[in-house]
Amino acid sequence: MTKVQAITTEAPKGGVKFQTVDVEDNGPVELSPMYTGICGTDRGMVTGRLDFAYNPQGQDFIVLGHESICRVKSADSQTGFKAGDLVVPMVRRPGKCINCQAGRQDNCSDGDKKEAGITGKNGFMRESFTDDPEFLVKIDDPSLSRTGVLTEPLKNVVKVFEVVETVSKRSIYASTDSTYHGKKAYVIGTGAEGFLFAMMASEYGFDTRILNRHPVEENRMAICDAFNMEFVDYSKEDRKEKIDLLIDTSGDPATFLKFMRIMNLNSVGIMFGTNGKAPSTEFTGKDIDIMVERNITLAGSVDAAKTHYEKAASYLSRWNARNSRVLSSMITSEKEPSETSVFTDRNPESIKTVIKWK
Ligand code: DN4
Ligand code: BGC
Ligand code: ZN
Ligand code: ZN
Repeated sequence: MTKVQAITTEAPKGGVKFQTVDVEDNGPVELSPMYTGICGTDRGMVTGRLDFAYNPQGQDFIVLGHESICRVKSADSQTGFKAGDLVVPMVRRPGKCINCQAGRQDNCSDGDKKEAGITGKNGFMRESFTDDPEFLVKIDDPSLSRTGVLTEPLKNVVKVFEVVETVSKRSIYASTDSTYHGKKAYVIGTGAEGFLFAMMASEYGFDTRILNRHPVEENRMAICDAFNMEFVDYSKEDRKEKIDLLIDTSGDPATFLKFMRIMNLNSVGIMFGTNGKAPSTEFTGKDIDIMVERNITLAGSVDAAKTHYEKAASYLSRWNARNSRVLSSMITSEKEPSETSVFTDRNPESIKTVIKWK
């Protein structure tokens, strides 16, 4: 057991404390987090809205944090890591099912996996921790020592685009020049995940729109310009164009259906955002007709595998080399570990808030 200062909650009840706790060691690589990111999952846990969160066995708390960029403090030479390396630890840890045993705990088939900082395993919001090399993703590009904290949220996006490529194979989906040029991608929601999805859609060559039901501030508009995507305030304008790829990060069923109804023939829709508290809406016989007659494929997607973390890190390197100012403008505020009110007071202009560790 090791004593460390950590940000904890009591799952699934909620609350948040920055306190000294005794936690067990987990592997031969000793890590110091440099930055940990905060997302809706952490806020949901702190406010007691994430029913599936639970404490590690024998603890009456869980250390929060599943988004991080860490520095290796020390490691045995057999681990493949050395002091000074930059790493991103993975969120999900395998159970015994066939997907977990194949390194695809993101597609766990019996639900028996654990998630660091969420379900049954302490997370990364602490001064230091130890981990198993199997679950560490090496970040070779030293310029990602801060923006590398976006690797974890971006890995979800990389997996979704792999899902899109897989399910779109049921027909000819690409344009006649074999690219996605001219195809329309709509991303609902302007949080960190929404922006990362829209950046990736643009990278794939889609004509990309990112949407919300209100205007967004200058920083978000500047990211749209830099990534050649258009922001649409759908409360003011009603687009009639056909959507080839619809990605929802809002979790709002009425909004998802509004745009599903203008999806193109052979199009793909991805459900990613979750909001169990969203008001219900009516899914009608006409909606089933739309899905059937247009060969629409809808898929849900959660988490991602090590390969997606690695690809996410290389996209971040590429985007950073192209325009480091824009990528770093995704990180809108930096807090101290003791500033725990950040989990409950949300600034609407913030895209990604991070905690800076010493
Ligand atoms: P976020 O920063 O809370 O973003 C959610 C966005 O959706 C905000 O920009 C909201 O706008 C917007 N929104 C809400 N309702 C509507 C609506 N009716 N129309 C348009 N936009 C709307 O969260 P995030 O970007 O970090 O994550 C997005 C979602 O993905 C969350 O639900 C997460 O739980 C989920 N998630 C899933 C996975 C996974 O499946 C991983 C990470 C996150 P505003 O009202 O705030 O302006 O692996
Ligand atoms: C993480 C995923 C995780 C999910 C659980 C997300 O914030 O990015 O890795 O599976 O939360 O709901
Ligand atoms: Zn997250
Ligand atoms: Zn499993």
